[in-house]
Amino acid sequence: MELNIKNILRQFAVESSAEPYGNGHINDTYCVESPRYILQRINTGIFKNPDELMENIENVTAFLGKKITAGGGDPKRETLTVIKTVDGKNYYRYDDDNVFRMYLFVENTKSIENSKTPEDLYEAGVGFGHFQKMLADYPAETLHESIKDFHHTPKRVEALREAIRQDKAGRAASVKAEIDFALEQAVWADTVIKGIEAGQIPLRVTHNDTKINNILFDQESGKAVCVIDLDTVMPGSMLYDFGDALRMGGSTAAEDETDLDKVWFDETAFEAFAKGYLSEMKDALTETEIELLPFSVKLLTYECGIRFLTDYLNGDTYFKIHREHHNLDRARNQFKLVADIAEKENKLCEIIRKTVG
Ligand code: ADP
Ligand code: GN1
Ligand code: MG
Repeated sequence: MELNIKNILRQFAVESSAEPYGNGHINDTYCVESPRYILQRINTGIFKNPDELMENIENVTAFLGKKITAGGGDPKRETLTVIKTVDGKNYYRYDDDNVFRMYLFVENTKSIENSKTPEDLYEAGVGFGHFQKMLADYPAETLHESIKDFHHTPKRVEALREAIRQDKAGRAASVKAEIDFALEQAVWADTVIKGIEAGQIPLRVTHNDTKINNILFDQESGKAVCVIDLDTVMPGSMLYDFGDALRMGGSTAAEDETDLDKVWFDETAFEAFAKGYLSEMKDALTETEIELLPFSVKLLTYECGIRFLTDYLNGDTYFKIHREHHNLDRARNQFKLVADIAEKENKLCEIIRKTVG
């Protein structure tokens, strides 16, 4: 069979065409026309075991679907639905680099990329909090680790040091200021991992990639409808999900804005998201988790910044880029945010104290 979209769609019993869609950094996403579906080419450079990956997603969405139905909701709208191939499989493999899956398209929703209101942030908090709450009794031991040590920040620092040592793209000398900043901050990078290892921070089933465009909002009401991009659902700390959502949700600018005078951390967004999230999760959280909520935003923003810088030094092999130096722009942007979050950390702690009551 020739590799073209029409032939791939036929493997899912769909006669149609598809166009590139969305703004993800990892997979290639297409929108299939009438009736609409999402077709994705899974990034097998990153997700090396599609069987395990899709088993996680099928099991998690089936589990969520049952809870949503029991609560009177619509599982086809409130979680992802995997479309099987004509052979009854949950993905189609053409060859090692071309592995495709299909989902129902969640209609009448919008993705929020950059401009976001406090109401959007509140809803995102409710959505991600509710998602986590529904997964509280998911059998974590049955989940495969789709990316090993995904949020192990000290190992991310180690990967940065290795990238500096190897300097594959010959760029290290030109980004000395960014490298210095990244390594100076590394002193607090192990806070959450140490807490987990010491048993002070519980492992929960978490999403691990809670950026604001990984949740779909109802087009009319603006309410959070469906948490998507489930590739990284694995055992982790809720601090990863809280911090990562605000990394992007709490910024006054896009993740790749190059005018750093526009990049600030917005306390109003933080308060709105925290209120939404805590309305679902407050009773489930430990004191340590609550205390570390503001810190988690700095940590996850830092972690993402050093991942962008590492990828820049490695020659842009992980994140999709759309212009030269894109990963460096992203890293600088995240570091600006880290500095601003650090300035505001006390205020953020005050907001949490007030919200928790
Ligand atoms: P990536 O892993 O590359 O980020 P995502 O799974 O997040 O890919 O998909 C990219 C974009 O496609 C999302 O941000 C969203 O806008 C859109 N999308 C993904 N799945 C669906 C779906 N089932 N229904 C509607 N839109 C979707
Ligand atoms: C990637 O898949 P996407 O675009 O939603 C990345 C996240 C980063 C994010 C930065 C599997 O998210 O970890 O925080 O880019 N996902 C993976 O924008 O690495
Ligand atoms: Mg995504």
